[in-house]
Amino acid sequence: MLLTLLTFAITRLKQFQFFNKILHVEESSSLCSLPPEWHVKLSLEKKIRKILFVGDVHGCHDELNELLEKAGVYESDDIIVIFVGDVCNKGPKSIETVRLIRQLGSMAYSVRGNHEQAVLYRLKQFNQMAELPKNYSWITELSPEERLFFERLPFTISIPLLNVIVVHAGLVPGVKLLDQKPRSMINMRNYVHEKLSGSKNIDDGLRWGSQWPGPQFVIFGHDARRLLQKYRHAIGLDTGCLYGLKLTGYMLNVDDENPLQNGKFISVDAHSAYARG
Ligand SMILES: [Mn+2]
Repeated sequence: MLLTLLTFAITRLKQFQFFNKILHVEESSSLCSLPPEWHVKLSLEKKIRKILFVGDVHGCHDELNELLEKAGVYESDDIIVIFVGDVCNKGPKSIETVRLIRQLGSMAYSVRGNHEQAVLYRLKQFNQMAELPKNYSWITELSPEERLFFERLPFTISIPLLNVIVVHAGLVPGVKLLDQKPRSMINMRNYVHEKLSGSKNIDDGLRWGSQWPGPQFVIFGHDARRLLQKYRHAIGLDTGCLYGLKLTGYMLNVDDENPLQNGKFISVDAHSAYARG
């Protein structure tokens, strides 16, 4: 009797896992080139004392260069820079921005934004000899290594030491990191409680960051209309550089007693309004 029950339970568990797998594949099937590692964990090298998180750059290369200068990134080897994604597209200098980030080598990391996901989709089209829209012509100049950079961008980067998670758009409150859907991680702006899901529509539900319960602290971008967002357990860094406003970073000191709460915002003004909001 006990054995029968046990066998039954194991069979059901296996079925459940099987269906769960199918659901996951279905959910992501329309997104091409999923990363080899969805969630990257970063352990900090001993010499690293500061972390600069950078909001959506969208090809604003000159402003990024200024921000990195202002934050002292070029003259120190104890700072790492983590981008919240959407480093390219819509703005003036996408390829230059990608190259600047890659020049920082192992000092720079980025998560995948909806625009990096779109680049991967266009690269696939380009490989199939399809004609690209004009605003994607820059991707034809990417080297194989630069393409690999896009392919490897994870959906999240966590730093366990600081209990912080970086994601482009957001995380659905109440859902474990491993169960978060790619589409929400790169697109959501709001949390719709009735549906227990994320939405990119800002009239649908509430700002997800305001609903995020912690304990992990989340740093995100993707929401230029709301500019800087500060919550108890989340910070939104997209301050609309693309639209002529500011490029913003958040610098924290690893040795600080309360690094996430005591970080400093550093920003530079956009040189121009490159797109209309
Ligand atoms: Mn975005």
